Amino acid sequence: MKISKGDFKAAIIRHLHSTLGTDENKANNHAWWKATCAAIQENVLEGLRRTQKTHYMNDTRAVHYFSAEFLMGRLLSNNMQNFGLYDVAHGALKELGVELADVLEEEPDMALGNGGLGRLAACFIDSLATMELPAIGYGIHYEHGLFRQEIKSGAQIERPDSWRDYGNPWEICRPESIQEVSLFGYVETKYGDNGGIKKEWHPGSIVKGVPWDIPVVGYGGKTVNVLRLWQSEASDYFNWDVFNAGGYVDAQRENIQAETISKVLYPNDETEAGKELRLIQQYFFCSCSLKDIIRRYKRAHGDDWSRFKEQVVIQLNDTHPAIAIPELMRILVDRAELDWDTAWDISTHVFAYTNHTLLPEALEKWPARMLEKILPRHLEIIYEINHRFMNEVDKKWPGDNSKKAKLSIIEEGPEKMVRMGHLSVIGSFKVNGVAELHSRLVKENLFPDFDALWPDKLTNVTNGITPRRWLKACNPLLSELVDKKVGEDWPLNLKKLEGLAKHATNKTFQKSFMSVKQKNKQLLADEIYASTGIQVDTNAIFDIQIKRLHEYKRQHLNLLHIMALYRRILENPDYDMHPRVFIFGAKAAPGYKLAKDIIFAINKVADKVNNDPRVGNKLKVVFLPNYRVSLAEKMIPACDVSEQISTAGKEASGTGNMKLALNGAVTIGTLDGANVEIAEEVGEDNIFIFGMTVEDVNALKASGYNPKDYYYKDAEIKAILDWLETDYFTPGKPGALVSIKQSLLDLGDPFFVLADFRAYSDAQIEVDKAYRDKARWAEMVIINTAMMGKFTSDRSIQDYVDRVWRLDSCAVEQQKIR
Ligand code: GL9
Repeated sequence: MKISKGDFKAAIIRHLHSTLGTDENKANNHAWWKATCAAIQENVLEGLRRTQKTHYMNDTRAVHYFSAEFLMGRLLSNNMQNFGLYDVAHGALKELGVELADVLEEEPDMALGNGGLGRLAACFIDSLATMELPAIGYGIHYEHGLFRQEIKSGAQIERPDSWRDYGNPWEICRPESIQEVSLFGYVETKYGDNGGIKKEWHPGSIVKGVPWDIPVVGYGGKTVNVLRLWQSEASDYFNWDVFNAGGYVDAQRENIQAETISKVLYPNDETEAGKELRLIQQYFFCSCSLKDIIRRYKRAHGDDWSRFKEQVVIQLNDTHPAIAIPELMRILVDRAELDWDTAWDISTHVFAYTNHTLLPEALEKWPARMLEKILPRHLEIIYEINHRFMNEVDKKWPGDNSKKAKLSIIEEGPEKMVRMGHLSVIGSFKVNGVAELHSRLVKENLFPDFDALWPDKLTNVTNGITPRRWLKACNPLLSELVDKKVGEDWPLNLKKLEGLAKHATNKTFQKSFMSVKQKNKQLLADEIYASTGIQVDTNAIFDIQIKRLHEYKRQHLNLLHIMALYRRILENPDYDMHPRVFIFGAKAAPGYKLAKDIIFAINKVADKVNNDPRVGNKLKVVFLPNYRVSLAEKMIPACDVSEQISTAGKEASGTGNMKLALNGAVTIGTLDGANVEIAEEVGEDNIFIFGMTVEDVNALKASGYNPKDYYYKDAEIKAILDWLETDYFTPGKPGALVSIKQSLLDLGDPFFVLADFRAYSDAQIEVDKAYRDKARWAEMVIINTAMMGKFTSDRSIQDYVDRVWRLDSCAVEQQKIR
């Protein structure tokens, strides 16, 4: 039973009056937004209550997704879609004289993540709820999410993100479920009468974790799971234990301002920060979450631990939550007083670990001394885990000390380090990479000896994206067209899109499809004009690269090619190319100098190109500031060409590649990450693959990469790099862009930009040709949308269920939607 427009209108007005204390005449868009959220939240909370009751009554096994990041974006549109209330709300607001689109723009993004890894977590909890799987997301309730990016004179400026300044209508505080977390202090060894040893941790500091629940509504509105985020607060009771230890207090007590723990998200993407506060953040949310899981388990099973591993599975989203492994061991051994072997058996049947990157700078390592200071008992437990593991290694490779050194959790050296990746592999029953190629490289290059030791542990689960947000909600025009061709249930069964393929050469369908693309391009053109003042021609090719700024993702390869086109046009005013708009969206980690220099260079080249009358409309360059989920939702439907040009072997999967192709963009990309699988799905005629493979890259590395070979051999490359040294793009400031040339030429460039330049440029010429053949292009675009079925996050989650979690769905009775 669905609510009528009239009833929904009444609900909005009721909330305007009695939740917000305003009325229809005074309300601005922000108030309308909050009232609409409140009206939807009535259904959300009813669904949440039913779901929790059902899961409790059925004593279901559940997955607990531990992640330092959840990049949720906006929730109103999604929640309305999932309850089937979008059109009702749209109509109700219309009758109240309010435009839904304007109301939706009032919602700040929940940007509690950096990029792909955090957005993947958000897509996964959407699928988990949609597939009616019992699941909880656990993370941190950051007060400030990822910084807001402003561009001033071409350079990135970081501003704080304050997503909760005017309240968040979705989250529910649960003070009844507060947890306490210990930090610092020392470990006391106690000797029992029977000769046994007991360890007691006397913490130096205790903080409170306050849970905030964000309901996660599945498509169809049946299961409503929760994302539980922990906020740190000062604990209100004085730490008598440490105080009574007398003089020890001054020596051992570390003062941590409790509130700072959840204050801000570390803005580093793929770099390990190595900062004390970061380790404390990780431990804080893991400890709170484990205690929360155990509290819930005990409510049903009391002190009987024998069923714990049947009820609980914990997925570690990268190594960020790896400290949960020794924390569970501590709770089981020190608190529950289980013997080590029983505790280890439980632990290693509960944890599974996902690796998201091979970049060495991203593999987390903590100085043993830092762990000893912050979590002294955990370091002891890690040593014990390692000691027993070393014995196992010795059994497999007797007397082989180099194997031991290679596999040890502890890395010896001037500063002893704890390798969190090794801890995660040893403490988990399954380890997965995030795309076929990546998982192969995890086995062959990152953890080959672990694979030899435990041949069934390492596996693959290719990433996916939720088609609810990334097609249905963000691209209503295409969704409507797809509905008509393949029926309306594709959001739940994305393979249905294959039904589009047989219409790929149909002229009428091509026309409809391309007219949707054209309309979406117009919407983005309006957005570009509003935010940058740049006018773009929607007949031009919209060529988009959106992702974090990183050398391995090679935005500078894209930039060099843009400069090459510019130069070709200047040298030959009749240079034959279809007009193209190159559009970028990217944030750089605040401390990543070269990444910021690349943003600056893109903007400087853009200034010059966009204002050069000799170029006209042939070439435009746009850098859209503050790339985020809600901006992605506007850019993706309007894309013609999707740039996925990382150095082969470096991008573990990518997920933007899937979103863009799903929305009818053609990929130009390397054989890296999930591009490989996208190419398999769409076929080689419907994607532009170029450049070195992983094997080529390794061979070039082995033979010695000399960028100067390319510089001196290829006159265009030389001209472009030299151009960067002049003041052409930065009048009066020669050398302002020179760091890019230096990195590519003098500093060895580990990402082989020049080596791939010519292949990239040639592939772009093929793209240009293909686009000009309207029928061919339309066919390619349709095939891309049609063949993206594999990349629904529902398939990823089903793979996790089959290969890792062994989880059953649990039907929650449908509620009356009001
Ligand atoms: C990443 C990989 O780099 C991506 O290729 C992958 O698609 C995602 C999701 O698996 O994970 N790993 C990683 O550290 N980031 C990724 O995007 N970066 C962050 O977002 C922190």
